[in-house]
Amino acid sequence: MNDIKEMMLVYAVTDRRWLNDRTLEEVVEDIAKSKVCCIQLREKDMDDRTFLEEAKKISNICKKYQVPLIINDNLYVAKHCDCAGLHIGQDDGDIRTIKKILGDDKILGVSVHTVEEAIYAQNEGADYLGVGAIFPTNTKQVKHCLSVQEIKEITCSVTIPTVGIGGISLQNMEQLADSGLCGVAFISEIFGNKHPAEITRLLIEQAKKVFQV
Ligand code: 3NM
Repeated sequence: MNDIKEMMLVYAVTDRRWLNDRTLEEVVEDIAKSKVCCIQLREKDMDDRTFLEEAKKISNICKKYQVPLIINDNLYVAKHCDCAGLHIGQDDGDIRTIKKILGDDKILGVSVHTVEEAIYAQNEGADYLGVGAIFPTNTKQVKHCLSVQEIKEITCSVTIPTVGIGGISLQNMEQLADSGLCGVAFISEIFGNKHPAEITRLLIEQAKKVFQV
């Protein structure tokens, strides 16, 4: 198992909306070659069987480049494919029960937006937290963007690794230098970019400076 904190540095979350004429596998392979620290496979409109088939293909690519794979919000797929773990939101079920079914060999990430949610998720067995939204974004409807002070309060309230998400880009990442986050997650900055491999390399370079690793 990769070190969870290291996985958080530059964390890519997949999105099909900008693939154009490329396949998701091709883009994932590009960013895996660029040594992205973690890939989360996020499929919001797929039945379990299709999702599992897709996850197995993506898992083979991730393994080839030794990039940990996290499955978004599907316990069945996370259980049945070779992956590092599962990521769930606040409305995706009981954390302790999900963690127990997932098993000790896989990690569980939970999205949180407040100190209370962060402490609760940690106590219930989460292995890392997604903290957001950080900046305004068109990718997902978000209720509130956290200030750096609010992010700090969340990261200081727990001991498990944290990754920021929501509207993060190469340009604004440095605003998170003193946030206590271990790293940053991206959808549109990577998948909406014409050159996903190149932007991933730049994001890693910048994240190493900002988060001092
Ligand atoms: N979760 P982009 S924000 C998937 O606040 C997701 O929990 C969020 O996409 C949260 O990098 C978000 O394109 C969207 O802004 C992130």
